[in-house]
Amino acid sequence: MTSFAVPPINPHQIFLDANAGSLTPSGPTLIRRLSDLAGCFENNEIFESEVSSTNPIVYQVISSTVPELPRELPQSITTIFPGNCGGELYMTKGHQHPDPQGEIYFGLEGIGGIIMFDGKEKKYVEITPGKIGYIPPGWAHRSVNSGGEAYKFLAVYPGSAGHDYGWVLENGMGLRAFSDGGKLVLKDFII
Ligand code: M6P
Ligand code: ZN
Repeated sequence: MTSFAVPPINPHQIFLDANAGSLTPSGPTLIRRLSDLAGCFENNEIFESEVSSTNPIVYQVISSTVPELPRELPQSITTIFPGNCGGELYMTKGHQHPDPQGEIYFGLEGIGGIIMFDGKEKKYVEITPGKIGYIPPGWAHRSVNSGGEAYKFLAVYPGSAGHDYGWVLENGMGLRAFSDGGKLVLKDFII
């Protein structure tokens, strides 16, 4: 099993394979199925029914070996598979950084976007290969796959940032992203 490296981390090189969505050497891999996204989709009835039938994999996150520790700069590649639940696009759980720090997402393959919410203002930033999305400190962020193929992006974030998922469940994300016959439709997030 892969794991994060233990400090001190030596200067090293990381091989990024955009097609495989992998980083080598790699640390932990996280697989999230639909059942791991409880409370995220608007239509809970369809969510429950799809969880009890196929419970598909919605996304995976492959990390490098750089640990999530203060002063380190971890990276990961997230692959969100194409699909929707009740018309709402497959998405990441979404989180706020308990330690307010910025983050960048760099598009590798496919088409997707970042929904960002600071508790008042909401933004949607489209990400395609070669584009960098900047997430400022204090903005919760959730990624969606708005295309018909796997959407992959590299994330680079401060090791002390952390992941607060409860904030999103409590405050929402400002926007929800749906597919209407392949076209992206953004709707207000009603709590
Ligand atoms: C990106 C980074 C990770 C995050 C992952 C999945 O790779 O932001 O820190 O874990 O996306 O997002 P989430 O944690 O919201 O499921
Ligand atoms: Zn983050």
